Amino acid sequence: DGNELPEIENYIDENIRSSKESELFGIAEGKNIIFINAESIQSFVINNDVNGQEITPFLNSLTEDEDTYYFKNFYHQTEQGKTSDSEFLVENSLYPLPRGAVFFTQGQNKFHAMPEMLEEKDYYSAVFHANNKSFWNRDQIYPNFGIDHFYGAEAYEVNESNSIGWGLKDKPFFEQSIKYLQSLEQPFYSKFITLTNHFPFELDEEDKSIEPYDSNSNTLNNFFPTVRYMDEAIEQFFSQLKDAGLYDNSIIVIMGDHYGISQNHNRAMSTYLGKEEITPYDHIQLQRVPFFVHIPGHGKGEVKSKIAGQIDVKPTLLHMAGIKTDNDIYFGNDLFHDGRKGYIALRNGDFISDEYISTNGICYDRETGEPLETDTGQNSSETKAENACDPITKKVEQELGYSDDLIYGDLFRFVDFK
Ligand code: GP9
Ligand code: MN
Repeated sequence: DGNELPEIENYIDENIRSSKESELFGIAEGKNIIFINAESIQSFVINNDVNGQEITPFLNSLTEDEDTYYFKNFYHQTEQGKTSDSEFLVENSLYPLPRGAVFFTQGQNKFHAMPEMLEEKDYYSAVFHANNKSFWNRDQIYPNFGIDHFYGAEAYEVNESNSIGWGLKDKPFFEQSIKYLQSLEQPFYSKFITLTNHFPFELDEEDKSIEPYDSNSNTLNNFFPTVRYMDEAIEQFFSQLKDAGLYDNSIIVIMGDHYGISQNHNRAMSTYLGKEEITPYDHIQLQRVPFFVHIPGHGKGEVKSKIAGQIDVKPTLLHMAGIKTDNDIYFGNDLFHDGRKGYIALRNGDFISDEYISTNGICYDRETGEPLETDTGQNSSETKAENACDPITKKVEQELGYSDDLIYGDLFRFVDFK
């Protein structure tokens, strides 16, 4: 019956919502929003190289581009639902579930997602993904997000020569998508979900512009050439958008969906990064994924180092589109606004704050990576050990709990989002 709602709304009013408008409020109003969900890319490849070769020359160039904001401390917050969790975070600014995938178990819920909210400014919304529509239950949940059309596998010409691994390669995927994009009513919100840079990172010889790394992990080794392939596909997509006359009236957002290299490959990863070992602190830092906001003609782009996460995407993009979130229920912050809550919660209760990184109950200094002393108090047998992270840990638990309550209770049924 929604009894918990007042308490949750109160928490959001006090801790999340800001009444002030951000610097970029309305900058994208009337413009198309083109969102690229970049499969499995992690931030450690940005401005980095392998075998003496740049891994992502195009994305690297965007980090220095005057029309682009690059967030270098942006974290994925996904769990078992992987890509679908990242979609859930982006569209709703709610947390995915601690286990399982909300896309499957709560697909019939009522939501108040970004595509639906964009209708206030007459946005048409479409998702492009060259995979089976029912995979991850997307065909069931998308309408509940207010997504108007889903271009799935059947919208594409897929054959042996243009596919690998999970399906259509990213280059033909973008190429074949352009005609559909051109046919959409504007302004539109469109999301492109890439596929080639998916575990186990298979790639045809002809698509390999850089050589694999050489370590005991074939997964890590092969990751680099497929990341490069995706980088090239995105670069081509920018040109195709220009050729199609869509570029100038659009903003383009690029986001990594989740990690590609799991901790099973820590040994190879430590060799690659030139570290003795991957500490729990390093592991959290490896959960950073790239986030770019490209605004053609803007001229004020910069590298942003403030901490950020997938939970922040919805309020950021809605505000850019000139839509207020005064009545929304969400847990992120507008990344172009200074007032914000100051921490990014990971689904397992770990978090990153301006000062600390907390993982497995250990509190690290975010800058140095050094674990902070735990104050065991006078009587450690009775008092639970306390550390500097504890006050934020409590907030994180509260916030994750509220998000779970909303989802498990399907509480949006009881909200009038007027
Ligand atoms: C599946 C694609 C990849 O359609 O989005 O999903 P993932 O395995 O990364 O969740
Ligand atoms: Mn994925």
